[in-house]
Amino acid sequence: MLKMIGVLSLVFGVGLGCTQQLPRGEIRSLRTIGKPIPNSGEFTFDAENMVDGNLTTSWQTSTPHDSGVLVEFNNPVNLVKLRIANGFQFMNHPRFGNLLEKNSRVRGMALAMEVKDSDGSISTVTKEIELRDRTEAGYDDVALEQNNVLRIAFKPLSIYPGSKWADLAISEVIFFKK
Ligand SMILES: [Ca+2]
Repeated sequence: MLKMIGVLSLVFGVGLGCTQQLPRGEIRSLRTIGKPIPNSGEFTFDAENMVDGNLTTSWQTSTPHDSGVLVEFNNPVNLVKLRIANGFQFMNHPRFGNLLEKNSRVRGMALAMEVKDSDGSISTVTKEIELRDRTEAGYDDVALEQNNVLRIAFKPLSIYPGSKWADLAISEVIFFKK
């Protein structure tokens, strides 16, 4: 029965040009732009933490106005939207407590998408987004509707400051494609 549902959803998904989550395997690389934060005890802050499906790991930077993340795809992707878990959504750390509130969250962010045009040339499309602040864990959707994206860079423009640490965090970014 499950198999049949899977086949049907595949058929309808393709038929309707349905949006689907980009598999991790279609991301070639992620890296921090600017100065990375060294690991600290149990915590790591690599860009890979943004796509590991775990809200209690995050990418972080100590220099939000001079830093970011560059994501490169294996092939051009028709991006429909992003789903962002803003801040460090480790809500009840046994030692440090509410890390969402204590670390900074993204307010404004610039997106720069490298796009492969139909004639094979490469151009850059930029977009600025603003995220609401969060007091609870969860995701915010950002519409993109940009085809043939080879790479996308995230560069914070402004923050909601953390109550204890200035470090800016993003727990997860999920890419949706059509
Ligand atoms: Ca994560």
